[in-house]
Amino acid sequence: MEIFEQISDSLNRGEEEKTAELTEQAIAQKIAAKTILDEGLIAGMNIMGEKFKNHQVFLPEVLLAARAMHAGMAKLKPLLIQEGVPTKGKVVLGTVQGDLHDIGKNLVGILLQGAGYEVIDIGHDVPPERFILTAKEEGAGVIAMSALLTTTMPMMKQVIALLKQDDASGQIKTLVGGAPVTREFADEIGADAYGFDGSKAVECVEALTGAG
Ligand code: B1M
Repeated sequence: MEIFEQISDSLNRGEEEKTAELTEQAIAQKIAAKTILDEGLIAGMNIMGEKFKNHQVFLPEVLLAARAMHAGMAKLKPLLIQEGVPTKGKVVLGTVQGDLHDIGKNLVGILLQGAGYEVIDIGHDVPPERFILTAKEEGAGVIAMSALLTTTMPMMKQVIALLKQDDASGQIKTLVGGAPVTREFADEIGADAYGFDGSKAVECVEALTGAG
């Protein structure tokens, strides 16, 4: 069995240590970190998502898989973040209120750091006011929001509406993303940018901060 399949299987069994170990083995084989992430960890999590949707597994299994995913990502993080002092600007990043999904958000954070941004990660289940307060306190140029549930997507609209009241000059830009979020939705709520995945999120932030 090839290494990606082993990583995916181990993640699906919720084996935290084994997933980390297999990720290290793949790194030792000189496979690119992005390939290990896409073809091992994310591929495995997608399989878990399908099983969850079809009621073949339940929340405890998904939680264990998420833990294994974190363990694998921790091994890849130093490789995804290139060396160097962040200089390109600050980004406030969080998952919107009511939403506990943070794996995609964390990945976006790692890639933004790798691209030279200072990321202020305010976690998950973040109330709208907190995005804005933190961005103002930190002097951040971008608020980046993640949502994984159709029921929490409207929180993004609230953040943008609040920001429009609070930051009339439009200095702070907004980026939205997450599996159920579409470009149409982003346009509809007045977001400045939409990132389909982590790499696109980085491209968007670069364009928004004039660093692209
Ligand atoms: Co949840 N969950 N979950 N879950 N979960 C989904 C999202 C779901 C699609 C599963 C399904 O039914 N197939 C479904 C949502 C349905 C919907 O609304 N459309 C769902 C549900 C229903 C729920 C609960 C309601 C279940 C329940 O309680 N009955 C519950 C809600 C809890 C809450 O948030 N209030 C719940 C709970 C959980 C766990 C806690 C068990 C766990 C999360 C653990 C954690 O994150 N720490 C979990 C997980 C793991 C999933 C699945 C299986 C995997 C999500 C994931 O991490 N993917 C997911 C099914 C799926 O997506 N296949 C599912 C890997 C990650 C790398 O991808 O997050 O999409 P993703 O990020 C991508 C892009 O979306 C993008 O870049 C990333 C890299 O490509 N991206 C951005 C993400 N954020 C971005 C921000 C950007 C730009 C791009 O700019 C700022």
